[in-house]
Amino acid sequence: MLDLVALGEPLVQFNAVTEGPLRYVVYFEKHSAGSEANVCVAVSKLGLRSGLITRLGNDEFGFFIYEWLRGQGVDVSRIRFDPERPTGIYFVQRSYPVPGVSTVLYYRRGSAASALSTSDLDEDYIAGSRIFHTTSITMAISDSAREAVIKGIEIARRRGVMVSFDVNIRKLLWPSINDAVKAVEGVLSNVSVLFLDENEAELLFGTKDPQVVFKEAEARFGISRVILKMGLKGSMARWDGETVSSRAFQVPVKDPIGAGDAYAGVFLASILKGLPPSRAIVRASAAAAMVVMVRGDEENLPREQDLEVFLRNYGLSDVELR
Ligand code: KDG
Repeated sequence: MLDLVALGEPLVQFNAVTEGPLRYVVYFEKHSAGSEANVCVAVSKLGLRSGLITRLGNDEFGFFIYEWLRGQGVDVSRIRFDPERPTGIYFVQRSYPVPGVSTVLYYRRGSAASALSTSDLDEDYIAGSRIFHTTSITMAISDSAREAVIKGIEIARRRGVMVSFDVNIRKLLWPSINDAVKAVEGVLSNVSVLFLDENEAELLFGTKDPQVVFKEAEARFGISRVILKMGLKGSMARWDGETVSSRAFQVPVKDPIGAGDAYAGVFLASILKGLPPSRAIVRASAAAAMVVMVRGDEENLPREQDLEVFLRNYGLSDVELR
């Protein structure tokens, strides 16, 4: 039995070694990335069992991601190789034009994962897990992948598996923001745990006021577990009637990409380990901070002992508080 099963596209990330516009960057570092894959690795690094449903190209980049995920302890038994379509890749431009902000350049149209479909869903595999996790990124990459997300969520819901959804709107992948909002709204009534940031809250609920967001999510979609990320202001969650919050940890930022996945993965793993939401949120914030200190989304994802050392440094020892 797995603790978390995710559905989504892993990508090879080519991260600029130097800052500034990509046209002048000479060296790129290769990393395994992709939102749902990042969440799987986050969960696995904390000692739980995760598995990813996806497709990879039958190419060197696909082999790289497959071996990397397997090496991180992620179950790869539901990864299919596509003989015709390539593994998706993207490039990261860092700190240009805005310091500390990264921008991405995708080469993923027609990728192996964009051919994901409902045929990739093994109902018993999903039902044998405690959480099913996905994001709107997977809904954006193709019609068949969107159908797979809708069906995967529906299976999980029907089989009593907690459905976790990170809104994760990537404007570059949608014809319009309206399309993204409509697609997300279409699945929310089957979601049990919702992660979103302030911009997404504005788009979905017309406000970034946490209390209003929590109220609206419950009233409109019946979601009683909502986590709102507010950047340097920290984060707040409403969890079955209880409101908890955490500060953000300020650290030197090399590349902010991947922070949200570290956050979601560590939050979910903490809940699965039986920790209260008040602890899960602090641990998630810590993990998000740790990940942005290096290039790559997965390398700095913490093990338990790393989280403990990080939090102790801020006077927030996990062990004492547990
Ligand atoms: O959350 C980090 C991801 O966004 C990144 O690794 C790439 O999955 C990705 C995407 O679609 O933007």
